[in-house]
Amino acid sequence: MNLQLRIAIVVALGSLLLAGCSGSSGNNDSGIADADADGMQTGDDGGLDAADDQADAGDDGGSLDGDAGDGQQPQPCQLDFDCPSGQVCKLGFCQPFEPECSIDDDCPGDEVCREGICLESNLSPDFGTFVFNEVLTDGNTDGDPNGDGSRDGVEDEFVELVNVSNRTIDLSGWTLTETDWDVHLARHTFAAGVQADPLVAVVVFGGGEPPDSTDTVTYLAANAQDPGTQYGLDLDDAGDLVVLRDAAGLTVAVFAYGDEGGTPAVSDESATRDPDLTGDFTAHTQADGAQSAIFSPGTRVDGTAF
Ligand SMILES: [Ca+2]
Ligand SMILES: [Ca+2]
Ligand SMILES: [Ca+2]
Ligand SMILES: [Ca+2]
Repeated sequence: MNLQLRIAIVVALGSLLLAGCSGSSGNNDSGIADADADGMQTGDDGGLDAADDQADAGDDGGSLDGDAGDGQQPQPCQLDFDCPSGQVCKLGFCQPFEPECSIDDDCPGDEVCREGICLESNLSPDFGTFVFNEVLTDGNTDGDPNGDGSRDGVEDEFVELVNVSNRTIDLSGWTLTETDWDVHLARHTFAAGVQADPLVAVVVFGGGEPPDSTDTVTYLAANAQDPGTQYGLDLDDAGDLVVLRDAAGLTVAVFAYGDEGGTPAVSDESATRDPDLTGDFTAHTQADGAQSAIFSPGTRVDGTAF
């Protein structure tokens, strides 16, 4: 939004405040719970109105001078990682995080309020912080994906997750589940203390001995301490539903493929996003920059760090 339009909206909101709500502005003691800061919640539809949210983005709790004079254009973004700490990527622009609810009744329909956000009841407050970026469901591929010196159709399967938020995420007690016989089964439970900084990849192999972790990637394996891991990750070649869940069992990220829907199943190589992080899934060798590589656990398709 250009500055003139933004100023116009802020002035319009100010006029509303003065004309329609005199005496009520002092009721808004938080400056954030009422997204418009007009004391009325008029026109605030919970976050779906772009113009409303754009006007909210610079709202500092009622200081019109501060909004109009900051001279800041909204910063375009695709992921929260593109935004400064404390801001989120919403409708394509970085905006300060503002709680949209404090109790479930603030949310539409059956949605519930979790940490200031209205979400479907099965979604985690950390929903969207990680993306499935690459998945190898066909462990019987060429090469040795986990690099432990042996080829194993179960152990060499992997999922590559990347923290695309702008904060460090604690994965203690989180799980990776897959589906068999319509049952969600945990195939990996993240150990206490596992964390991921922004833009750090977390790769979980089906088993075996994972490579040493680095500053940009944490390598793990579904191992004997995990529930159900005698079957590895058990990513069915024909299709599966793979879900990253938080410690409360709520959904953080989903990858569905093949006969479970979503993206087509891929054999003999991994499926990866093209471009990394934001694109749709494709066979790894078809991704721009792959240079015939059939997988890239822990790196972008071209082998460079995230
Ligand atoms: Ca498989
Ligand atoms: Ca191996
Ligand atoms: Ca399965
Ligand atoms: Ca990769």
